[in-house]
Amino acid sequence: MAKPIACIVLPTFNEAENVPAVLSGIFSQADAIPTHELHVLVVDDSSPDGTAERVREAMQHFPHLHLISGEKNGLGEAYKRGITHAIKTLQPLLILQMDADLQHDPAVLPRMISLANDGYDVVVGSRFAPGGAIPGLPWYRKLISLAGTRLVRWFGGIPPIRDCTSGYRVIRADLIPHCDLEHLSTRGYSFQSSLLCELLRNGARLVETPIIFSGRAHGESKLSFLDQWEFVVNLFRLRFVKTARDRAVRHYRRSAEDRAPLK
Ligand SMILES: Nc1nc2c(ncn2[C@@H]2O[C@H](COP(=O)(O)OP(=O)(O)O)[C@@H](O)[C@H]2O)c(=O)[nH]1
Ligand SMILES: [Mg+2]
Repeated sequence: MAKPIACIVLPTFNEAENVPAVLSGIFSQADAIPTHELHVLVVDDSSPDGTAERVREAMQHFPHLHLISGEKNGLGEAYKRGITHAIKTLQPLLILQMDADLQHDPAVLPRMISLANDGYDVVVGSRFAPGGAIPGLPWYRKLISLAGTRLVRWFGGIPPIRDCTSGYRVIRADLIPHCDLEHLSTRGYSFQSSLLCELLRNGARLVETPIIFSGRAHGESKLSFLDQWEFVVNLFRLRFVKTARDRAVRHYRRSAEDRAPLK
């Protein structure tokens, strides 16, 4: 019988120097993930540095590698497009989120997927869980991540998760349609915290596993001042813009408790 698919959605903007090593690193883990067929969907926003060409070259070696290209409209918009496309074309059991700059170690993938196999709906690679670390990141970036997590927890009214803004996650794909991606207003990095709150409001069972978030292999962070501003504005949205959907969500949460654990 065919194995269920685990699809990593990998957003890229100007990652030509990193992406070949990231893809080799990911696919080298395939044998350590016997329960799933591992796929990668690169969502490139017409990077001027030729990232897409590097991905097309890698496609010669990796049959489960896919690529979509679009206009640059921020990380959140790239994820919305990528996740929607992956679900439509591959019908994966698991969707994974990961950065394409080697800050997320592919060697952690088997552990994260095994936690999903244990029945968790969302597995977060956590920089702030015991055993996690962020060596080499400037102090102000650590502060932004730590403060960001506190703020998301407080404004979003969610349980004490240690890392709400991590971009390394496994998500049970059948929860995504309940998250109404199209209507998550965020375009940039704050998509990550909005999605997390949506998943939890939909009754997702979440677990964190420690990761070492090391420095970028090449290039620079794309986190802009605008992204940080959007993050602050979005906090208020998380708190106050409770849509009519919330009523439906409460209903769903009740039925979510009856869901069968992942096999
Ligand atoms: N497609 C796409 N990818 C993006 C965009 N902004 C950032 N990324 C990718 O998202 C990932 C995380 O971005 P990065 O700049 O490393 O963020 P940081 O790790 O928080 O500093 C990397 O793989 C980037 O190439 C964007 O606007 N579009
Ligand atoms: Mg990065």
